[in-house]
Amino acid sequence: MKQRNDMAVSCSGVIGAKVARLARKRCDRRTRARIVEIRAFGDGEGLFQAAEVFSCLPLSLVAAGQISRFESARVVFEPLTIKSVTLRNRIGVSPMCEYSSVDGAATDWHLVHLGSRAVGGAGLVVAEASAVSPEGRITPGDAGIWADKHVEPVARINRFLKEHGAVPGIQIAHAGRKASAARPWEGGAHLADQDGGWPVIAPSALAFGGDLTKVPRAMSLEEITRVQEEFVAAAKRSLAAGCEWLELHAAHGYLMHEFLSPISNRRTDRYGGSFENRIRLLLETTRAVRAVWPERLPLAVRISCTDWVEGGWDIEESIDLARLLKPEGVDLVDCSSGGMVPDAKIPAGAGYQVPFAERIRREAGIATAAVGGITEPTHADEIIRNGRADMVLLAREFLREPYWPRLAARVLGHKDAVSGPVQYGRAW
Ligand code: 531
Repeated sequence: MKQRNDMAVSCSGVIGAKVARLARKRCDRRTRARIVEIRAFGDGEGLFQAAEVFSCLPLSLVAAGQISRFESARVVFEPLTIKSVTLRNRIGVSPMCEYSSVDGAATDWHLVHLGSRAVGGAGLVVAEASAVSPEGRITPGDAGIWADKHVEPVARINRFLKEHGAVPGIQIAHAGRKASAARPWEGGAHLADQDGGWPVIAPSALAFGGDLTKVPRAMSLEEITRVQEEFVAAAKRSLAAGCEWLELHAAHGYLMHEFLSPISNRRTDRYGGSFENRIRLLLETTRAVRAVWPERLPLAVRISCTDWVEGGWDIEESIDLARLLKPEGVDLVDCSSGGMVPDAKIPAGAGYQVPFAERIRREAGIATAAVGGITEPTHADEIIRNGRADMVLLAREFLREPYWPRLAARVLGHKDAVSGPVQYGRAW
């Protein structure tokens, strides 16, 4: 029972076999995970062991008081130290666009949105894709870090995050040919210039497709240099704002990813064609950013590990890229996928991107974050415990449950792992 790969359920006050049956049913229905074995052990306390269970036992069972805790399933609450930064656990808030900034500046919305997740116990809270230039915004409501006026609103939030034990991070980004769009709740289509949009840039003059019909201007070499300088300036401002974790956004079909993928990059100069040429912009930008981002602070890169389309960027190239990012001073690869074409067939489901994090971690020898479809504490814990990633980043689940780490700590039998704010002492 104490082996790390075991999963044990403590069913206090409930007949164990009944709970086991319920768990099996829930597992099959919700995640199609297979419980290979559930067997009673111990001295009749109602402990059951389930081997090879990946994500199961939904929070509803816990809430219903049917399962009180898990034994030996608390690895997700072990601290993670990268460089001189220690996360109190391996649970991070994935950067999530809120489209609620004013001319790029963070607002009270961001303070509450990010702050409540720090209060909820996240180890890392990453502020949403923050544009390195006004043209690099996905929508007019995007966060930005292209001007000095953006620093203090981010710094205010960061002070709060730190007060509540979270490490404040930021993702810096340029949306490339997917910039100049309406907010999702306003339809998400490209905005004409007369409707508040702007001309977009990309490696090649190829439109994304779907509702994003604008044909981008193929970037000149001067524009490539300028964008690199903008990333560097953004990194400096992030530092000035007190960010302790920096992520370069090179995923989801935005500018950096557009250079990586042969689908969007048809250049014939040194920034297009071969693998070495397509990764050049990201490598050069990483190097330039690392030169101004202190050695003591972690630098992460988010990539789309596959375009999910024949002839696109794939996991093999991602592994090769990760091997090259490591000596450039990248500490962690945040393993996402997709966003390159509007009609990719993506087998989305629980943890569908975890195998990418696992392969990159193992084959490139670099720390990874797993993201995508992680909702259950046992699943998050299994990912870490089995060495498939160094940390998990949750997005939508954090929108549903800002205090997810607190809930997970209870499920995983480690309720002291998340101490609430003193103001909530009588309830936590
Ligand atoms: C969702 C998304 C995930 C994977 C591929 C494409 C899109 N996101 C990504 C966000 C913006 C909003 C939607 C960013 O990466 C900035």
